[in-house]
Amino acid sequence: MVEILDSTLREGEQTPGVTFSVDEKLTIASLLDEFGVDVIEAGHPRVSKDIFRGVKEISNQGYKAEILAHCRAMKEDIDVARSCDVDWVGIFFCVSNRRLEQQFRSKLDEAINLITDAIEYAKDQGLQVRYTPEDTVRTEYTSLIKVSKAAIEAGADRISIADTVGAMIPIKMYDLVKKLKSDLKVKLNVHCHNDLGLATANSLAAYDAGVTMIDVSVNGMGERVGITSLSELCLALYCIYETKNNWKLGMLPELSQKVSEFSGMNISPNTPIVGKNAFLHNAGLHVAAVINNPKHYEAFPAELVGRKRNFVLDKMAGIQTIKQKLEQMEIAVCDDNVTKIMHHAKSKEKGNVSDSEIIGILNNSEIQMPVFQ
Ligand code: HCA
Ligand code: CU
Repeated sequence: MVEILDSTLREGEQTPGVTFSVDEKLTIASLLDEFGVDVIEAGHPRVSKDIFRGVKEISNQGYKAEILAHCRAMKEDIDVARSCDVDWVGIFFCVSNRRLEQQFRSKLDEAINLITDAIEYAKDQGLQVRYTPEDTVRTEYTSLIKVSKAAIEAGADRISIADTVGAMIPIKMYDLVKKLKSDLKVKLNVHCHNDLGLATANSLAAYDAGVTMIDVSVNGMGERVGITSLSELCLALYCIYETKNNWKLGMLPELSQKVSEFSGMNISPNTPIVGKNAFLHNAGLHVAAVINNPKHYEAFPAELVGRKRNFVLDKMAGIQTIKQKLEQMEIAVCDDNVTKIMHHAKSKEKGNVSDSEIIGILNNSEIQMPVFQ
């Protein structure tokens, strides 16, 4: 069974312009736990006092989910994470040539020593360890294998494959994970950024190739344009892969709304699953088919994710759209009324036909009727 790690409170709080209070974090964490994520990445406790407090309070709520703190490969970071009572530390350290030469001015072997010392230290403290060679997908493969093998030897429980800049495509991700899986005897995670809009697709490709844990965040929040979205990933896994997780999918709109409210970031109407338009049908042919059977134009039913389907009335409308609208408004569905509304809708170049327009048209018999062939 696939495991989900939600990083809304760590990666998500790295979204430009977004901060969460400790209370907001506790609300989000409770919802995530109830939804059924396996791990909550609660923050990097050495970043600030309130992040420390948030991680510690979340760790002590007795959630079903395990709690992970983000750490550099430093004993001081691990000590602080330990004092927050977390189950896991996620240690990240990039070993690509570019970073080793330019940023840290150190060599691969020196970096590996720092990484393995930190992992051994964390294991001695009774912590579970995820090691991420940051920017995994752009790191030279030999360095990747060398550092990962050393990390596993030092006790790392998981290695995470990070597409830190969102530069992957699904087929390359699949090949990389397959290769790593045959070269490393350890459980693999994946963490995909969305810079090319491919985060969910790349995460699924990694799952196809054998990763067992996938990082997500609510509304796909994170550095720059964020990472894989919790809703998108869970729906794809549930509907297409038929995974047997016990997720409360009906909670997704609430989770999304709460995070939107706390982050001040609106959910755009065309966001899959939780956006305003996700179950809103427009063209006359679509509406007629959906009234007959929603499956004609829905990949999964609105009810599965606690939503309702609805229809838009504008110049795209067909007879069924108008009939449905009149029914909703408890107005007689007779030929005369349908024709009047239809003519009005077809003559309107821009915008929807509002309820008050419908009432106005039906009350005003003087209205000019455009003629159609
Ligand atoms: C970061 C980068 C990171 C780390 C992922 C991880 C990435 O913000 O520190 O530690 O597993 O994308 O590489 O989010
Ligand atoms: Cu990231």
